[in-house]
Amino acid sequence: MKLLKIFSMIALLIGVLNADPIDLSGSKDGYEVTLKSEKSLVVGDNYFYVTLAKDGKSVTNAKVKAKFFMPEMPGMPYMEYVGKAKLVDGKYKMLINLTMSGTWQYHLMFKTADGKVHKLRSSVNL
Ligand SMILES: [Cu+2]
Repeated sequence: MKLLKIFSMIALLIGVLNADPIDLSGSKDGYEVTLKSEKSLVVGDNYFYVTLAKDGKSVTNAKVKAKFFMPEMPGMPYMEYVGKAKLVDGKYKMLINLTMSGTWQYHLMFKTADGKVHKLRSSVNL
């Protein structure tokens, strides 16, 4: 019993060490975009932070949201979660609930003051 406890603690520790938080950056239509997760991704609630900048100045008047989705697979329906971000201390914070492990594709979208919608596509593993 004791050994099992120690073993599961080690397994948990390895799991934590292996799963790094998401920390991505890219650019779209002249905007520099970063996407970071608060912690390593888990099945359940995950908080993400997005920053936007243009010409080195942060952009805080955009509307930011993200759609995370997993295509339909044999024996598993299509899944998706859309999170809308709120501006907190100059960063866009949003909650994304991931219902299972696997590869999640996402579209990160931001609508800027000029009314244009910009979209980045990528994926994360959980
Ligand atoms: Cu799935």
